[in-house]
Amino acid sequence: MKRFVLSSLALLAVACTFAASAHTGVKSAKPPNEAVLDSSPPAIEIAFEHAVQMTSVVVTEADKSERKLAFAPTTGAALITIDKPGLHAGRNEIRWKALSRDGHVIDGTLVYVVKAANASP
Ligand SMILES: [Cu+2]
Repeated sequence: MKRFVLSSLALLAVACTFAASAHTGVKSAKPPNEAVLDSSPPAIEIAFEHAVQMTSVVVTEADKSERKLAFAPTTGAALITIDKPGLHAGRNEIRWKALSRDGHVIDGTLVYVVKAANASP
């Protein structure tokens, strides 16, 4: 019995290693990562290879202040939309965390630079 438990654990570890390459990832983002924008986008869309359960989205603004962003849907979906993110001028780092279908926590960062309103030539 003890041997069985041990080998099950070993199997689980192996399965997890394989799963690491199997859990979902970002397919695309709109606007694309590293985009330089004239103003805050009306929405940010993050498309995943497979459905995820988004758990949090936080933006770190140029002055280092952090703000939570609302996203939808809050149930499992392959496309997550952050409506009216209200990004400020400067560098915005959007960090998201989600639960992959295989139970793994996945996360990532999108960077958007919003040009200052009075920076036009
Ligand atoms: Cu995984």
